[in-house]
Amino acid sequence: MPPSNWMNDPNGFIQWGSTYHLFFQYNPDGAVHETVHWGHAASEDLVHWRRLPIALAPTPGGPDADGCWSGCAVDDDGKPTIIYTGASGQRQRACLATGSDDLVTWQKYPGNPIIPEPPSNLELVAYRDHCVWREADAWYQLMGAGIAGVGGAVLLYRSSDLRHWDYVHPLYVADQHYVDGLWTGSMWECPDFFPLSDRHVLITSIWDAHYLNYAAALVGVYRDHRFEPLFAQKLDYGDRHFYAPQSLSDRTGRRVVIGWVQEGRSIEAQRAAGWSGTMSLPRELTLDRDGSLKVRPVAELKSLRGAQLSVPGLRIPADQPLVLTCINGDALELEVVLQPAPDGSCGVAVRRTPDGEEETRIVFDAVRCLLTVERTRASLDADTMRTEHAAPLTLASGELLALHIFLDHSVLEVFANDRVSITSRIYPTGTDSLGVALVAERADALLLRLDAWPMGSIWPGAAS
Ligand code: DQQ
Repeated sequence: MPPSNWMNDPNGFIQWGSTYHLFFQYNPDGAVHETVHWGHAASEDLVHWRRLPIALAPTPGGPDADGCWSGCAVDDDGKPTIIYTGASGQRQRACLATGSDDLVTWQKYPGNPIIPEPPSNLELVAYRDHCVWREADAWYQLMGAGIAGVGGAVLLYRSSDLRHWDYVHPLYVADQHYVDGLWTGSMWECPDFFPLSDRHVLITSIWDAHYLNYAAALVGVYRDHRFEPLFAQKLDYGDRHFYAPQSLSDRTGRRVVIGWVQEGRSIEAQRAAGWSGTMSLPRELTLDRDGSLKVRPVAELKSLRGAQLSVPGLRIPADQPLVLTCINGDALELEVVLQPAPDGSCGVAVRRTPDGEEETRIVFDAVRCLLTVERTRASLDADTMRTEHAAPLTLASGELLALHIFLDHSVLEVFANDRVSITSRIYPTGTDSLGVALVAERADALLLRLDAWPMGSIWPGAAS
């Protein structure tokens, strides 16, 4: 997160030389989404970051007068180049900027906007955000869009120089109700499109009637500049708390994705706090054998681990939380391996008061095949979001439940069996909401192993 004020989407995520650069939607003047700029941070390891000056600011009277909205960064034969959405009044149009060798200072292209109008043959709900890549013959670009009365869409463009673009056709148009069982809304924001193993993945963020819902991932085949999805899923089951993700392929060939972790408290509370929004942990995406996505936190995060605490195997009695007195805190990493009873639920409670009045449970229900983050008692503050988040999770016969949990004050990121993630926000009120407990419901469960680490700061020189 920036030191203060508003942050939303990750932008221009790129590795330049050995350095990772992450730009982001940023309002330097308040904790609200207004007149957004491109903030900038850089890292050598995806974990420890340094803050850099604002990269892009709106130009009065220009096509981005009301905001430099989301976009991407590419390497144009050694020249760092950003393509972003310039917002002015109701118009949102593609703009370009080129950077210095260190990516710190940026010059806007005098010919902006580079795509002045949407395609004339389409009636669009909205149209913005960019994903650009190189193929043998040309540059290609996707813009997010929604076709009125039809559904979310990604529009394909082609260019030889990144400055002059020809509209090709929609790469894909969705049904506004469903794609393969997943509701995909009326407009798609922030497209991200990339090869993964022998498939292509299209990630979009599902917008509908001004509500930001979740990031969807379609896994499919890209051929002849058309995309055919074979599989659709949520990229993260925390819904609005993991939105507008952007990914890169780094020098090791890994696909790493970061999303915007939106607040779950009132606008007044965000203003009073003086800040809003964080980035998620960086996650590595791979393809599972069944064609779905696997997700796990990047291995570099282990460098934040403090002294390890371990709990040996034990039985967790049904309906009696087992408080782990040796582990507590609000910046923790937990690795927990459990054997659920076939007719019960089991998991972990975090940010728990000693009397259990406040707590957030991460619970797997073996009957419903659901992993849930239960926020009903996450906070005594009724103005915070306390709905449940649930992810489908079916364990194979004999498979154990492997939870990997990262807790960072109000940010909770849960990974299960490398298959699903749930990103959530919780706002406990108690100064003693720091406890950790093991829980089993309806039937005893077994703990096979639990390792815990206090987590250090990502800002060099800062206290944890
Ligand atoms: N946020 C940006 C837009 C994008 C939206 C504006 C998604 O470019 O569509 O801050 O959160």
